[in-house]
Amino acid sequence: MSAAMIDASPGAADQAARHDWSLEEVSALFALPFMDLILLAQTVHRRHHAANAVQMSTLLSIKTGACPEDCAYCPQSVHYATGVGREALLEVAAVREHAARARAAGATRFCMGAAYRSPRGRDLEVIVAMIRAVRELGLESCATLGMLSAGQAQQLKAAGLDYYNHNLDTSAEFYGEIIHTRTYQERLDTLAAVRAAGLKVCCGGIIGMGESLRDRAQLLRTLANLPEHPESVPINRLVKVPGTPLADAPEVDPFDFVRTIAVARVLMPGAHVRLSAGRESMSDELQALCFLAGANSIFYGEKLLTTGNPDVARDRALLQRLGLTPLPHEAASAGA
Ligand code: SAM
Ligand code: DTB
Ligand code: SF4
Repeated sequence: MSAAMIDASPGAADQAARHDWSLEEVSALFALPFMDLILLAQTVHRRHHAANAVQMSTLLSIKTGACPEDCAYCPQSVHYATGVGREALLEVAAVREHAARARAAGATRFCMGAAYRSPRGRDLEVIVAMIRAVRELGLESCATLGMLSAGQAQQLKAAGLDYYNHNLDTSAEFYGEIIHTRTYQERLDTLAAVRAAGLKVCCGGIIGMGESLRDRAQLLRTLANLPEHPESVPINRLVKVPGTPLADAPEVDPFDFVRTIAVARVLMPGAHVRLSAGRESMSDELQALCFLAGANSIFYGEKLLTTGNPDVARDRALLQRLGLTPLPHEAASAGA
C-alpha cells in the first residue's frame, strides 16, 4: 500500500482503536510525508489525551548485572564485558528510600528493574515487599523482572503491582539477530500471563539496533494487534554501551525515530507512549518533536538502570519551556 492510500486527514484520527493492522498499512504510515504523519499523530493524541501532560516514571535497578540472557544491547548481560558488576537484590528499605526521593522529585510511578531471566521464588517474596512499600508511598508501581509464569503474575497482582514491563524489543523476524537465549513466543506468553492476571501492560521496543524500517513497522504492528493495546509503550533509542555487540550500531536518523513515535501514537491511541532510553543524548528540540509526535511519558531521574538519563533540573526546565505539566497518577486524579 502506498502512502497515498492511507487516510492521513485529521478526520482519520476519529477511527476506533484497531487490532487488525496489516504490514502494508503500517508501512504506509511510516511513508507519509513527515508533516502529514506528525499532524495525524498530534490529532490522535489530542482526541485521547490531555494535550500538554506528561506521565513521569522513575526507574531503579533493584538487581543489577550478571544476567544469563544474551540480549545484544544490554550492559547487564553476563556474556559481555561492560564493566557492570554482579550485585545482590537490594534491601526493601533502600528501595523505599529511592521511591520516596522519586516522589519528592515529582515522579508518579516507580519502576523496579531486575537483571533476571525470570524471578526466583525467594526473590519474588522480597520484591512483593518492595511493591507494597512503593504503593504505601502513594506511587504507582511497575516491575520488569523477565519472564513470568501465570502464578508469578498473579502473585505480583495480589501484592498491588500496577504495571509489568516486558518488551518485545523488535520484530519477530529481526529478534534472532539480537537475542538467542529466549524466544519471541516466550515474550508473548509472558505478556499474556501478565494480562490474564489483571496487570497493566508496559511493552515496547528499541530503535537503532540495525533493524530495517520494515522491522520497526512489524514491531509496532505486533504491539497494536495484541488482544488489548499495552497501556504503556516505551520506545527506547539504543544506548550504545561499550562491550556490547551493538556498541557500534549505526546512528538512527532522528526523523525516523520521531516517525516511530508518531506511528505508535496512531496505532495505539489510548496508550501512553514513552520517550524512553536514549534521551540523554537527544537535543531538547528532538525531544520536543517526539512530544509533538505523541510521546506523553518519560523516565525521570538521573539514571535509567545502569546508564544515564537527563538530570532532573534539565527535565524540569524542558517541561517548563514547552508548557508541559506532569500528569497526576490515575488514583490521585480519581480522588482516591
Ligand atoms: N531483564 C528484564 C527483561 O529483559 O525483561 C528486565 C530489564 S531489561 C533491562 C528491560 C528493557 O530495557 C529491555 O527489554 C530493553 O528494551 C531495554 N534496554 C536494555 N538495554 C538497553 C539499551 N542499551 N538501550 C536501550 N534500551 C535498553
Ligand atoms: C524500558 O523499555 N526501558 C527501560 C525500562 N523499560 C526498564 C530500561 C532502559 C535501560 C537502558 C540501559 C540501562 O540503563 O541499563
Ligand atoms: Fe537480562 Fe533484561 Fe538485559 Fe536481556 S535486557 S540481558 S534479560 S537484563
